[in-house]
Amino acid sequence: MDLLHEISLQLQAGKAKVVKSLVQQAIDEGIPAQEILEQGLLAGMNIIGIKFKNNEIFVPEVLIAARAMNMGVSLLKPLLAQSGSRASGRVVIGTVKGDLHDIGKNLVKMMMEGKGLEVIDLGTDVAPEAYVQAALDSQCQIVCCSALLTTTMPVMQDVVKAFEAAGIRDKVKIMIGGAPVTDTFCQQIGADAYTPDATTAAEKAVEFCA
Ligand code: B1M
Repeated sequence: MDLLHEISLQLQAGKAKVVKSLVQQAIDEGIPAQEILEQGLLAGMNIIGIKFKNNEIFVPEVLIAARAMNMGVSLLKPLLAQSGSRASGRVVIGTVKGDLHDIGKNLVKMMMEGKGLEVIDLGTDVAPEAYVQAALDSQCQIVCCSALLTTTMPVMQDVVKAFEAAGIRDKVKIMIGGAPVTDTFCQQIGADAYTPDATTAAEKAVEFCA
């Protein structure tokens, strides 16, 4: 069986140690890190999402799969984002208030760090005022918001408004992302950039900091 498919299957089964050793095997065989991430780990996570939606699996199984995903990603971390342009700059990142999903946010953080940016991670469930305070404290150039729930997407607009209210909207670029987020939504709420994945988010951040 194809190694990347096996990684996807073992991730779905929540076998974190097996996933880790298969990812190592794939690296040793010279498969590019981006391919291992997309066709192995993320492919498995997508199927978990479909099964979760269809009530075939529940929160505990999703959490176990997420742990397996993180184990695999930890091996890819030094290999991802080594190519392409680099920049220096400071980014504040977080998942918006009411939302606890952090796998995608962590990937964005990892890719940005790989490009030389300093990333201040506020974690999950971050209130709009907390982004503003962190931006003031860190003097960052970019603020990144992640949201995975349709119910938490509107908080991104609150973040934009909070920066306006604090009088520092023109001092930072606000980038947004997450599975339900779109470019149209980005324009509607007055954020500066929507990117569909971690790689393009990191590239856009480098562009903003250049
Ligand atoms: Co949740 N969940 N979940 N979940 N979960 C989704 C999002 C869902 C689509 C599943 C489904 O029904 N198919 C659904 C949302 C439906 C909707 O809103 N329309 C859902 C739901 C309903 C829920 C709960 C409400 C379930 C419940 O309790 N009844 C609950 C909510 C909890 C809360 O947040 N308050 C919940 C809980 C959980 C777990 C805790 C079990 C777990 C999270 C674990 C964790 O993150 N530590 C979980 C998971 C894992 C998922 C799915 C299965 C996978 C998400 C994921 O990590 N994907 C997800 C289904 C799915 O998305 N297919 C689902 C992999 C990750 C790499 O992708 O995050 O999209 P993603 O990130 C990408 C891009 O979007 C982009 O880059 C990343 C990499 O390329 N990106 C950015 C992300 N953030 C960015 C920020 C940027 C730029 C790009 O800034 C510039």
